[in-house]
This record gives sequence, structure tokens and C-alpha cells, in this order.
Amino acid sequence: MKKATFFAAMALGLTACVANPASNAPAPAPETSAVPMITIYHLEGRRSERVVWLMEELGLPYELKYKRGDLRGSMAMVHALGHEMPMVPTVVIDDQILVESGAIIETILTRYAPGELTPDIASDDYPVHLMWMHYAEGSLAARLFSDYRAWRTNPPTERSMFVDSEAVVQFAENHLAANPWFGGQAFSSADIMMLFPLNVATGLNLVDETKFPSIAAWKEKVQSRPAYQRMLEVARPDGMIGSLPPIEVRPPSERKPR
Ligand SMILES: N[C@@H](CCC(=O)N[C@@H](CS)C(=O)NCC(=O)O)C(=O)O
Repeated sequence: MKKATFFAAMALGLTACVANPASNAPAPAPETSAVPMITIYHLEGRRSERVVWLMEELGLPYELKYKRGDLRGSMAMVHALGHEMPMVPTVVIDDQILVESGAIIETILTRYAPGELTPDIASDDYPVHLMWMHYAEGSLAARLFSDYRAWRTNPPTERSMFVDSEAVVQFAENHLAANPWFGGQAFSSADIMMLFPLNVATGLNLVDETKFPSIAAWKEKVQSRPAYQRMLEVARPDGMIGSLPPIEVRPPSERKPR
């Protein structure tokens, strides 16, 4: 059983050309820092898969640390780092310890792969992409897990008047009914951020999967990407382990009129 897996660096296509409005000459490409070893502390089937998937999409080298089939053992490796916020993913770049998957992804893209998996900053897609980058954790995952806790401890019998799991997933469904990707016209890191919570939504039975056909079609598309498949091979070799139990009954999806 491997504790760490190393991947060889692949050729990078990192140049991005931005027009310089002042001189009409092409602006210099953003500088790409040399890529140091990036160590990803991982739990199978959890948010750290985002970072592994990103690295596979970019063909960047990384070291993956986890105990296969042993979520507690993998968490113990994170605790051993001594960081005050032991969460997964934790990523070490040079000697700096980082948490928060969205911030980790943005750091890696901005420093080591500028212009990759991000719409042009001047395009209409850019703010949309950035919104989904943040929505994934800020509104979607947060509300899914708060509903999950409520339904496990004190199951509601009526639909909440607040924005609930169904509403946060519906917003994503509506976007995908009109756009091929969360970042608009092209696959981007927003798609990488959004997959985990959308799998949580259906996996824990927080929403009725059949009501969200655009999300289902998008999941098939992203999960068949070669980089996603490579991620599964190294980061989830035995399939999903230690899943939380799904909720049994959801409240009715119709809201009572106020
Ligand atoms: N917003 C954080 C959430 C990180 C998080 O909660 N990770 C879970 C695994 S998916 C974790 O570390 N759980 C262990 C714990 O809460 O003790 C991110 O996106 O990285």
C-alpha cells in the first residue's frame, strides 16, 4: 500500500497573451513561477480530490499523502502537521501550509498556470466563473451540510422558508440548462469546485436527483474527463469509503404560500 505517490512533471503550456490597450502591442505574458513540490493531504472521496483533479488537468507534479482505506489514519497525518486548522485538503507548497480548497486552487492557477482553466478576465464569463468558484463552498456546501445536520437530528416536516438545499441546487441546475459549464463556454476550475457539493446533494439524498437533469448530464461530462479518471485511480482506488448515511425522508418540496 502506497503512502505517497509521485508524478513526473509534464510539459506546460503556460503562456497567455493579453492585448495591451495603451500600446496596442501584446502585453508580456504573466510570469509563471517555477513549480515547487506541492504536497496534497488527502481523504478518499472528499474535497481534496479537487486539488488532485486540478493537478491532473494541468499536468503539474504533486505528492499525494493519505492512508489508503483509512480515513482516520489520513486525518492523523493532517493533524501531525501541527496546523491549527486540520482540514482536508491541506496543501504544503514549499514550507507554507494552506487550507481552503478554493484558495488553494486559485493560488496554484495564478502562480503556476496563469490563464489555464479560467476565462479571460475581460470576458462576461469571468465573474460568472468566480461566482461559482465561491458559491461551491460559500452557499452550496454550507447549506447542504446545515440541512443534513437538521434532517438527521430533527427532521422538518415542512419546506423551509429560507434558501434550502433544493433552492441552492436549483440555481446550479438553471445555470447549466443555459450554459455548458459553470465557467460559461469552457470547462474551468469552477467545475472542479462544484462537483463535490453537487455529489453530496444527491449522494446524501438531500435533493431528488431526477429533478435536476442538466446537473446529471454535466456530472457525466466532467466525470468522464481523462484527468478526473486519473484522479480516481490515484486518489480513490477502492471507490467511495466511509460515506455519511443518506437522509431517509425529505420535507415536501412545495413551499406553503407566505
Ligand atoms: N471549505 C473547506 C472545507 C474543508 C472541509 O471541511 N473538509 C472536510 C473533508 S471534505 C474535513 O476536513 N473534515 C474533517 C473535519 O471537519 O474534522 C474547503 O473547501 O477546503
